[in-house]
Amino acid sequence: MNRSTGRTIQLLPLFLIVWTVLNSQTGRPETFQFTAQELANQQATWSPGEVTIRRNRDPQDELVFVLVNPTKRTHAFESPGLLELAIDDQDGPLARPLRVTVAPGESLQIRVGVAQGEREPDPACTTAGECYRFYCPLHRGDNDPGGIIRVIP
Ligand SMILES: [Cu+2]
Repeated sequence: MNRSTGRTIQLLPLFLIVWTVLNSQTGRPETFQFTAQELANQQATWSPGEVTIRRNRDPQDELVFVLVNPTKRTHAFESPGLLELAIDDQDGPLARPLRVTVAPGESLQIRVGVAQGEREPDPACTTAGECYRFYCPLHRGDNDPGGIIRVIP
């Protein structure tokens, strides 16, 4: 092994670390996981109940939600104001209100966007940015305000 090869091998771990850090900050979708949870009285919720999404990176960066349903019932994830970004075979890219059904034992990955336009301010949203509620519309309790997603610019 000559001298410069030895030096390259010594520096390899450093290159790997730099590459990993750069790669995690650009181009990779930002992913958030929500897991369905059964509650008392046949109600259900998605956990965690509160998530903060910082959009200070490139706004073109993808936002991905992973919805996991480990329970024995079908649940749905609904979040007014957020959009599911999908590709339709016939119509191409489309954005529809975020309401996704997840079968028992199923795990879905969806691309998420934020709807444009005026929104009613949420009284629980005291921080800068926008708040979006989420819940299971099939098993939501009458007094359940739902979880909250804070999107901070
Ligand atoms: Cu449910």
